[in-house]
Amino acid sequence: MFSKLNASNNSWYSFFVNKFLIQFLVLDSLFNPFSMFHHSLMIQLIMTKTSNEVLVMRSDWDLFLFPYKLALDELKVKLKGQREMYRLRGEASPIEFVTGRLKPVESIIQKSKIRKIAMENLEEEMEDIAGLRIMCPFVEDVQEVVELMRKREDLEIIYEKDYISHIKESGYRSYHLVCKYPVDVIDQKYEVLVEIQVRTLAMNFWASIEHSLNYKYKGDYPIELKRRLQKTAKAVYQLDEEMSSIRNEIMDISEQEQDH
Ligand code: 0O2
Ligand code: 0O2
Repeated sequence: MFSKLNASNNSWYSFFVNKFLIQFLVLDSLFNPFSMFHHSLMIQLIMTKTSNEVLVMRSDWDLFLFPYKLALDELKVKLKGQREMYRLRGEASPIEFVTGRLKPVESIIQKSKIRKIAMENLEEEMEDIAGLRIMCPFVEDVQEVVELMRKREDLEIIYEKDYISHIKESGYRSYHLVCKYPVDVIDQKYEVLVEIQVRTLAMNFWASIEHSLNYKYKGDYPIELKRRLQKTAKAVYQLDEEMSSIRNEIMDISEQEQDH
């Protein structure tokens, strides 16, 4: 896989060099009309070569991302199966729903530049190329789901981040597990990194909206907006607490009724 990505790297490099060359030739033609015909032939040649390289680059990324896609598809089926099993047993499932996403190529490239991750080290150093999100009804369910993940023999947990006990300054709450997951692709075996985020429906509501508002300030909100977002996170925290308290009360009443 490394050599495939090196090829992509070269393609990106020549893509930008070619773009620069075309700009230069167009400008030169404007100032020097006699060279226009010659320059236009060169531009056509470069553009054909560049579009072929872009095609090779796209198929390289598709190949690189395939094991991650497979990991997400498999894990989603397995976790949805676990949820189904709770329902068949007549028990409340700690898993409400599961979503997965592959990090878009542009985001991978952008993050690799910011974090100074070389293309050949992406597999080891970029942990969220495959992202799985498990939503739970109640805050207690998060820990139950984390336990379910720890018990799985097909997942090797590399490390965990508990943003529920240690809320981020933004107000973000979620439990993250960075895991290794094995996939078989025809005659090869890969172990890919998958970032699993476990959170309640309410935490997910806050995080999704805050993430979508983030496009303008990239996390660096003006102080007043930051304060208001922290306030909404507090409201979400209270909502989770109140929902758990209501559920516990209902469970207590049901138990007392069964005892009589
Ligand atoms: P089920 O049995 O309802 O879970 P996919 O490839 O479609 O399985 P993807 O692309 O990873 O999943 O994510 P997507 O499409 O955003 O959502 C995955 C599942 O979560 C879908 O159900 C959605 O209906 C469900 N979902 C999304 N948002 C909510 C929500 O707010 N509440 C609830 N309860 N479910 C939600 P499935 O997979 O089709 O089937
Ligand atoms: P995406 O795909 O846009 O969600 P990392 O960025 O993972 O290498 P970091 O920053 O130490 O390293 O990880 P952290 O803080 O655990 O964040 C990982 C992911 O958690 C983020 O991915 C978000 O999905 C989520 N997250 C963390 N902090 C916040 C927050 O304040 N608000 C929201 N809405 N989500 C948060 P990315 O990188 O944003 O990618």
